[in-house]
Amino acid sequence: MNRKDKQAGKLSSRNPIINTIYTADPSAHVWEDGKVYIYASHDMDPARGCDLMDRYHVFSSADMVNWQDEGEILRSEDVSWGRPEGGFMWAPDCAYKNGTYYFYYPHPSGSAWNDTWKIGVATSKKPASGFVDQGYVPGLGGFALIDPCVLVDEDNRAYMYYGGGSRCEGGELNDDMLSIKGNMLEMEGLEDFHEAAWVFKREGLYYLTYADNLEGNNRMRYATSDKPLGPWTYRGIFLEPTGCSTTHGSVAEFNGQWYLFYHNQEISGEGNLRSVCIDYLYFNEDGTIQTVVQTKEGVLPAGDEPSQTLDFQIYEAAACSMGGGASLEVDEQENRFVSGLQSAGSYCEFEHIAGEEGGRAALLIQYATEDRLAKLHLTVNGSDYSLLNALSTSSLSEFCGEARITVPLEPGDRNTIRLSGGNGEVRVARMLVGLLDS
Ligand code: FUB
Repeated sequence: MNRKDKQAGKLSSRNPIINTIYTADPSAHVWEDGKVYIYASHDMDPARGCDLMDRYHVFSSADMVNWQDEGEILRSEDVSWGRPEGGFMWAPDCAYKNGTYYFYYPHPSGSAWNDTWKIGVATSKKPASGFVDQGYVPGLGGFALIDPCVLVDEDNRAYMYYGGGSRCEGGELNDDMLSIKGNMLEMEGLEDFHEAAWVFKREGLYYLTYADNLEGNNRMRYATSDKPLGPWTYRGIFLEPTGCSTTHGSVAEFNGQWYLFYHNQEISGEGNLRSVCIDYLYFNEDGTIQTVVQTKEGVLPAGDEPSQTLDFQIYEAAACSMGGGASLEVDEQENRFVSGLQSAGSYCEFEHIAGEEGGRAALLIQYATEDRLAKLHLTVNGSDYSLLNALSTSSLSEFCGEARITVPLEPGDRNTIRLSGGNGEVRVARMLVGLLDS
């Protein structure tokens, strides 16, 4: 089946834009292929504060409305110098220079996580796959070393910013993009800085945006400068509380329109299970930023139609093997589906999934549920991919729900994908599998 992946005729992006897994701290960039990419952190479900955050995913779009999960690019297990217990993969960023993508991420190097933060760097020749860790930027530390952000300026010089605990620092990166030229400097002129630094440039003016310290309800503020490392002039608040205890955002221009990427807790209602959103960002004539209006509609299509056409192979649930309390049923509309996944030990297993040469595969699991927030536990070839959200389709016979995630498959046709229950009753009708370029 050749299905052009227009996501169910969406007229706008809707917010949040990613529903199947929890994503936070979005860093958005428009790269040379004309697409916009979001590098997000991943709130693992269930959460334990921010301790278990891990497994960075990248999302891409050619039009701001249809978003493709490009899959996982790095997990704590891939980081040889990292904290032995894993987790703590917090807000990342990505930069592109001289043909290489540099993925920067904060991660502790020891069990005493709060005293051992480092900024790791993984590199790839591709924007959303193939990243290999290169170690951490040497010589940094001494305070909350989190939330790195990198600006590559028009003259190809690159600057790194980071900070938490009320202190923001910036400095120039060497040409290798892996080390700092000279010393990091405290960024002067910011008011009430908390964390989440993001720097972008517009019409020759540098903007540094950040989260403030408003108790339990951080807002986003910003400052401007005519130099990349300040001093900065404080300009005000441009994002009011989202309802989530943390706030973290990035700003990018796509096809002449500016956007704010941020997170809220709309799906989960929990501050550590967050979801990425997009809304329009407007400038006044004098370069100041208007308060961003947070919407449920999100943004309208911009730019080209999605160019990527995936060939989806359909695997009917009717052909699954099942265990525990799971069984195959047929309803009055002649939908055939697996039910009973919610009872302990129940599962359905899609076998002989074709991975061809092996590599990334987009999974679309079609389901129906009446529950507001049911979950499916996904296992691919025995590896745990944790909980996927199954959002209400209003009725148990409306199989319009689609859980979407990209996972790696082995070469050949011996891949096995297992779904078991989390909370809530979810009926699974089929799974579509589309192979992505690796
Ligand atoms: O996501 C973990 C931390 O929460 C980030 O590093 C902060 O910016 C806040 O969003």
